[in-house]
Amino acid sequence: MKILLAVLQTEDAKKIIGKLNKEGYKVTKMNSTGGFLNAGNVTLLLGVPAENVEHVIDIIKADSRTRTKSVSTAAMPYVVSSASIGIDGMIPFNIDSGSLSVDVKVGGATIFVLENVNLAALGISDAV
Ligand code: 2BA
Repeated sequence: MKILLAVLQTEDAKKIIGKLNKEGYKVTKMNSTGGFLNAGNVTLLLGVPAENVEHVIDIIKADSRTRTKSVSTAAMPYVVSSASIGIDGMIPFNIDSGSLSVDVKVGGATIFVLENVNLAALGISDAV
């Protein structure tokens, strides 16, 4: 048994969860927030037999798009001065109708695979 934690974009989550369920995988969906953009995303928790990990990753990969998001620096809680982003050269910014925004590429998905996990299922149905 392995645990997969998959951080998805909200726009992709419904379709991916549907496909995973259709293939018989049990999924826990958690609403999460990216630490950088401070925008909502979706984290899936899956307990998966080791031999199925690649299959699950393939399903997620198939519907995880890369998107460019334009984000106001005001949404980034750690930015002390908006202008410092450009000065540091970390990411480019543009001034759009008076407000400061940055273009950031997000996705497809970020997947963590945790090894050697024990699953205790307390209930009447089989765990996997
Ligand atoms: P966020 O942390 O909101 O990051 C959104 C996107 O911003 C990232 O897309 C990346 O392109 C960019 N980004 C993040 N941190 C950056 C930084 N310090 N400097 C410059 N650009 C940065 P993705 O890499 O596709 O990540 C999407 C979401 O997946 C992240 O949202 C976060 O919630 C999660 N994630 C990605 N890598 C992670 C990691 N190593 N550990 C935990 N969560 C991660």
